[in-house]
Amino acid sequence: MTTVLTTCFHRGTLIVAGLAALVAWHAVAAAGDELLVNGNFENGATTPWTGQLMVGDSSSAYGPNHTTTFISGTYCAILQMNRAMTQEVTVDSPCYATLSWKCKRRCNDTNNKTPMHYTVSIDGNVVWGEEKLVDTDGSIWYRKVDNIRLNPGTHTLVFQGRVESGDATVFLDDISLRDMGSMWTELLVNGGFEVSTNRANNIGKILLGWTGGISGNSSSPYHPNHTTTFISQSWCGIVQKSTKLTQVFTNNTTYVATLSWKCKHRYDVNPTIPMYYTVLIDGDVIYGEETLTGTTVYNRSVEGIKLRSGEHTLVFQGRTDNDQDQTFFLDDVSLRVTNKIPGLTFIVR
Ligand SMILES: [Ca+2]
Ligand SMILES: [Ca+2]
Repeated sequence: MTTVLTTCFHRGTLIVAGLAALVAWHAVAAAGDELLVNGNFENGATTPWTGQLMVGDSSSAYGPNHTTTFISGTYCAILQMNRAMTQEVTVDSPCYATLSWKCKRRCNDTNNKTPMHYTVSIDGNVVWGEEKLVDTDGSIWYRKVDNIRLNPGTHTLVFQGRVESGDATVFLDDISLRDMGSMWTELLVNGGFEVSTNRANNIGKILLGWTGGISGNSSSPYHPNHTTTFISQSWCGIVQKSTKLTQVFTNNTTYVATLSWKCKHRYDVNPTIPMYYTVLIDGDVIYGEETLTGTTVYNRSVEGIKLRSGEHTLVFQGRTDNDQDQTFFLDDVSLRVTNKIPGLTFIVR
């Protein structure tokens, strides 16, 4: 089932989202991977495309190279009148994809006054078109659609031809659908504090990503695992009193991101003294001051954080009443890209 939530923000962008599938994602395809097979038609056959397409070379009766050099390699696709060509692709993790192709109207015969229309869709949702080709000079058109968001699963790409009347044909070549990267791109480094040096008493200096604070393992005198299992892997971040942990990161486009972390009060020393912390990005509070007490491990997240392109500063700021001695532990800090904006079409399937 496909539901269009919002439309028409920006031509050329489609977002296909599968909310249920987001729960269990894992990265497989690498950025830049080509998702289509035989997009240049150089196997001389239509496979694995399906539909009523044909494949021809420059000496075919259709003459794709008749007026202008068009074909890359030897073959291109030939799509006549109201016919369609289809290919299914499968992605294993959510990604953004870029679709590109080149096309040219057939204008070497007596039908060269007949316009040719075509539309490109994914899962029934139009990503390009309907484009009307009327050229009589053999113009070659290079087309590209960015930011197609594909969720895990199988997606159906369709090039659909249409004529108003009579006979017309479009040639297509070099069709490419590339995985441009996971929508779950992690913007932070060392969010688990595992990159540390082991100094005396199992207290670490954080080597990567963060400034301020220290890190500790379960054998450290801070005892982050003393009352409740807390640490993921070996190390966690430690914030004492009014110190802070800071990470500067840079993103090269505007994102919507989700920040998540877990934290815990140091209960084994001064258990009645609360520990407070606040989370800020670029000085703006994105998570208001929270009080940590007891042995609870808090799993926290903030969704919908809009990050413009550029450098940003994430801060976990500690505080205690009257600068009393208290500490909190921090681990598994993650800032993940969940969306690019603006998007043309959000589609949930
Ligand atoms: Ca080709
Ligand atoms: Ca850790």
